[in-house]
Order: sequence, then structure tokens, then C-alpha cells
Amino acid sequence: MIRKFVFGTPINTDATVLHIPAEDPQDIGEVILSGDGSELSCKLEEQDIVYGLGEQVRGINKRGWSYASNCADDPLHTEGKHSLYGAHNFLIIDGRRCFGLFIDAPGKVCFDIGYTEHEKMLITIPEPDYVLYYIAGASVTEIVREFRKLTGRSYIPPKWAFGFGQSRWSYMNEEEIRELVREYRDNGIPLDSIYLDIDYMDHYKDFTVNEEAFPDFPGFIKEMQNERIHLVPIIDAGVKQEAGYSVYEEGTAENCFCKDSDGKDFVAAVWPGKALFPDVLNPKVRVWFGNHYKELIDAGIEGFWNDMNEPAIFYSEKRLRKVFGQIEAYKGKNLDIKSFFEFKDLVGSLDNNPEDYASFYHDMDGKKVRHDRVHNLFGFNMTRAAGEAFDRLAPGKRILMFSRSSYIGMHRYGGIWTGDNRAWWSHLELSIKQMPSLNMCGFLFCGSDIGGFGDDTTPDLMMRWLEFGIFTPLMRSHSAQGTRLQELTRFGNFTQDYARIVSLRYMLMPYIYSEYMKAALKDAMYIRPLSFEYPRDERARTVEDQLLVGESIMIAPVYQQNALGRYVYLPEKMKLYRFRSECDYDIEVLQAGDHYVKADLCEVLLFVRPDKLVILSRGAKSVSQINTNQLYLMDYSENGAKYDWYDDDGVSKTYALPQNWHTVCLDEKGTVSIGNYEGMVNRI
Ligand code: MIG
Repeated sequence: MIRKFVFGTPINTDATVLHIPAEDPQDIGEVILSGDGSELSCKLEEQDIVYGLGEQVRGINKRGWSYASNCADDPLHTEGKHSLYGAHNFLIIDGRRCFGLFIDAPGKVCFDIGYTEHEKMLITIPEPDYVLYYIAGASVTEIVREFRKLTGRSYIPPKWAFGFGQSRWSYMNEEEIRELVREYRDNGIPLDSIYLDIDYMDHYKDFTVNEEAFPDFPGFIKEMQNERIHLVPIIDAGVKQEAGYSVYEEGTAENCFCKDSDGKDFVAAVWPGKALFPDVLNPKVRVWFGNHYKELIDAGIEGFWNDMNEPAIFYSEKRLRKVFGQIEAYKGKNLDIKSFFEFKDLVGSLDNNPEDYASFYHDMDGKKVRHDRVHNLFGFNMTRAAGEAFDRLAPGKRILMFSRSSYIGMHRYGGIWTGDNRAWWSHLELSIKQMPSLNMCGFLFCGSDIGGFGDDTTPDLMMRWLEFGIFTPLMRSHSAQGTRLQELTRFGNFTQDYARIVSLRYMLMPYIYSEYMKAALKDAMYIRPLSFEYPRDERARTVEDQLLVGESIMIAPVYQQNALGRYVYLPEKMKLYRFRSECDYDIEVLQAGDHYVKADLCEVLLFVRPDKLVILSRGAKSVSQINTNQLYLMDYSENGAKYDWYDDDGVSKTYALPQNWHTVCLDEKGTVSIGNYEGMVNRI
């Protein structure tokens, strides 16, 4: 049951898709309200778990820290931070009572979850114009389902996007990419996509291509498609200010950019130098900006990633002038301790400055709205502009889209990646914990930069990260300019081991795809914490480093350097498959309880739950080459089991076709049958 309460005069965020009549905010269950609605609080009992907040720092249980929804371009994701790139104001409090809260507020929202006082959660909405949804339900799973009905069906990418993607900032030209593909193919590493970072553009101008590096872009896209490789270009939020550049000229002529307080175009520097921000909160501008993706789609592109859409600002013209002015005062001065730090901070205050976010405006239904009041909607609406355009330009065809910044509701238009992590073991752990929180909020298609984006990775970190990455819907290795090269062929004799691990992803693809699609079509979660499945198991409720992937698999990734195994808690007996490759694995049946499980560096731990089935392929070097006429079954069943297997053509949107659904039956005698399927299936 969902209850809705309105405070002040909220801006319509389009986060939700259901119409629910608003109630008078007198009695909101357990939630205590302060006068104007700027504070919501509730008592936390010792056993309460607080789930949610999507892309954030720290654990699955959010208790014990303070978080702020304030989309931020901050590449240092340490425990002490309060905000990352997304704003996902959805929480579930689960203890003796269980309820969900969604604060649909487009500006800053602060969540003090047992930080100031261990037994109290305090949510502060500094500008209390918002809608509060209170979701009651018998279980966390039910509350998630209700929330997802409220906010709409999750985005579904094309099937090839579940293949392995290789990225780097930046592959500079055709030849470099050809060479990369050759190396992957020669070494038998499966690959479906290569990402183009900002240098594919002409001087970082959106929707242009550097013609020296890519003299025949459509021809090159085609050549890659023939190799079964999809090129996925980046699109940045800032549009370069340059006379004669058509996107800039059109945008200014048609008033498509955000304005400053004088009504002039707001100018700030990002990658292209001085740039303007398309006012994507205005539907007219969304159509205009979205239509530009057509130029790349017409050239043959089938997927994009949207970046810098918090939006990130290196500096604004005004701030730069101000800082230069203030710097003058320090010239020739003997810097003492105080003035030294002031001086140093002055230059550091140039980028992503809150004053800049409070100095430009959007046009929403003819009203001027200051950016900071709707800050968290920018990335959402940039991605929505693209998603709405894809529906117009290529209706019926799925196009890959994921974004860096996001807000609840964006999950209808695209996935997300978790931005600029580092090549740190703690960030592998963080990404394990972020996935279920993101899934709750509807962001099913997500993943982190495998190997780590910033800093230098190591061969073993890469290996362990891949071993987790084979289970995340978006499986992409990405790294920053200037860091150690981290393509899978760069680490000598590890190449073949990486190839074997990535191949496991393709072996698991029928199951992964089926589970993803079921989660999307049924408003469920693809990756879940153990506690969602075993809510009455006190131990399972505290486990944060094991996850359920779909209905049949539990994973326990190794995320510590030099560990050759780990402790695993089993809420029920399970069958452990220790995979070294598709055809090299051992099996062990483990009883419920605690176990120390060995996992050599090149071994993946995969647990199959009792009476559940996992449907596999033989693997392949690309998604389109997976042979679904020859399937395998992994199971742990004594009395037979059933599984609903979903599969489709991977590109069209005809999800409801009856032929996409198959019932897999394993009877007591061990005989397998699959309804409405002609191929072969073998139990392994
Ligand atoms: O300020 O395009 O998160 O994935 O490689 C850096 C360059 C801009 C940030 C993205 C990252 C990307 C990088 N971008």
C-alpha cells in the first residue's frame, strides 16, 4: 500500500508513473514530522536495518552514517564522503515493522541514519517542497515491488550489452581499436563492445567525430559490426561554445541552454573549454537535444553513455574572475599558515562550486527555476532526452544507454555505471554493496569500472574484479588516462586466465539474461542481499558480502588481496561450483552454516540453491554466437525442480511474445524437458 503526502508546492519531477491521491500529512505511520515538513524522523530500534539510497558510500545497511542526495562529480569515493553521482531517495526500514519512504525532492536531501544519534533517523529537506511516499508491505521484497510499480518499469538494454565491454579513456583512433580487437580475438577473450571516450569527438564537441582519427566513421562502425563489436560513444552534458558549431548555433538560436540571472546563456568550462548546458528539464529542449543522437544512430551506433551530467563544472566565467581577483591580494604577501591554506583552497574552490549551481536557471513550464533547487534532475533528464529520442527515432529497437548522474525515474530510460572508482580492493567491495541498493531503486542495468578507473590496477585485483563482474549486468573494464594500461592482454601470463573467467560470463548468459529480464518485467530485483530472501535468519540479515543473483545463485566474491579463500555463511544447504573455466570445476555440497571456502586466484565461487536450476550455454566469444540450441543445466535438486526461462531476439521490444517463455522441468528421475524448445539440453 502506498500513501502520498504533499509538502509545500513541489516541482513535478516525473519520478513516478502512478496517480495516487494525496492525504493530509497528519499521521504518517512511524514517521514524525516537523512543522513545515523540512524534517522527518523516526526511531531506530537495535535490530532495524535501513536499506536503500542506491548509489552511495558504505554498506547495504545504511545505518551509522550521514548521506546527502546531491549529485556530485567527485572522483574520490571514500567512506567519509556523503554524496556520489546519483540521488536515490528511497529507503526501507526493516525490523519489527517494515516500511519504505521515497522523498521525491529534486534538490538536496540529507539522511542522518543513526549518525548523530544511534537510535534515530533524521531526514532533512532544506527546501520543503516535495512529495513523500510511505510504502507499507509485509516484506522488503513486497515494498520494493510496490515502489517499482510506482516509479515504472526498468530499462532493458539490447542483449549484446550483456557481453563484455572494453573501455579506456581514450582509444584514440581506428587503428588502435582494430589492434585491440585483434588482441582479444587472438587470445580468445570474449568481447562485444568497445567504448569511445571523449577523444573520438572533434575538440570534445558533442555529436561530432574527429575525422583524422576516424576518416570513415560509418565504414568503421560497419567493419566492427562485422567483427561482432559494438562501438559505444560517450556524450557529455556541456555543449562547446564555438561559432559555426551547429549544436551551439542551433541551441543559442532556439534558446535551448540554461540561463544566468540576467537571462543570458550560462557559460562554464568543461572538457571542450567554455560550454553551455542544454536545459533538459524543458521538454522542448529534450526533443532538440535528443534528436542529435540521430546523427550517430544513422552512422550505425547502437549504444551510448552519458557523462558529466551532474552537471560537472570545471569553472564558471564569473567564478574564475572572482578567484583571479582574490588571488591578486595574496601577491607579494608573506603567506602565514592561515593565508597559505586560504590561498590554496581558493583555487580548489573553482570546480563544482555550490554558488555556481545557484547561479543559473531552467525554464520549467514558463517558470524560471534556479538550478540548485532541481540539481538532482539534470542527469536524469539528459538521459531521458536520449531515451525519448530513441523511441521516436528507432521505435521498437533497443539501444544501449547508461548514465553517470541519475535520479529515481531515470531507470526507465537507462542504466548507470558507478563513475570514477579507483583500483582499490575497498572499491571492489564497495561495488559489491552498491549493486543491490541500486537494484532496489530500479537501476537493474548497472556495473562498476572493472579493475578500477583511477590509480594503477594490479593483475590480481583485475582478476577478482572480473570474477565479480561476470555477475553484474553491465560488465565493462574502464580506466583513466595516465593509469597503468589495463586491457586484459596487458598482464603477461594472466591473459589466458582472464579469458577463462570472462568466458564464464558467456556460459552463464542464458541464466543472467533470463533473470535480468524477469526482474525488469516483474518489477523485481536481479541482485539481492541475502536478507531479502531469508528475512528470519538473523545471521543472513547481517551478511553484506554475499549476494543472490537471480533466483538460483548465491555468490561470495573474494575482495581481499592475497586471500585464497573466504568465510561464507549458508542460510540453507547449497551446492558449491568452484569454476576455473567452463569445463574445469569441482563440486561440493555444503550444509547450512559457516564454512571456510577455498578460492584460488583464478577460481570463481558459485553456489546453487536447493531445488533451483541454472541454465547455461557452452560459452562463446560474443553474445550473438551463443548457441541456445545446446544448453546445459546446473542444479541442486533431489526431488526435481522447475525454472521459468526467458529468452528473446535481444533487440526488439516484443517482450510479451509467448515463445519467449519456456518452462524447464527436471523430474525426480533427472530427466530434463523444456517446453516449447527444440534444442538439446544436458545436465552437468
Ligand atoms: O572528468 O571522459 O566518469 O568514465 O573516462 C573526467 C573522461 C571525465 C569521467 C567519467 C570517466 C571518463 C572521463 N570522464
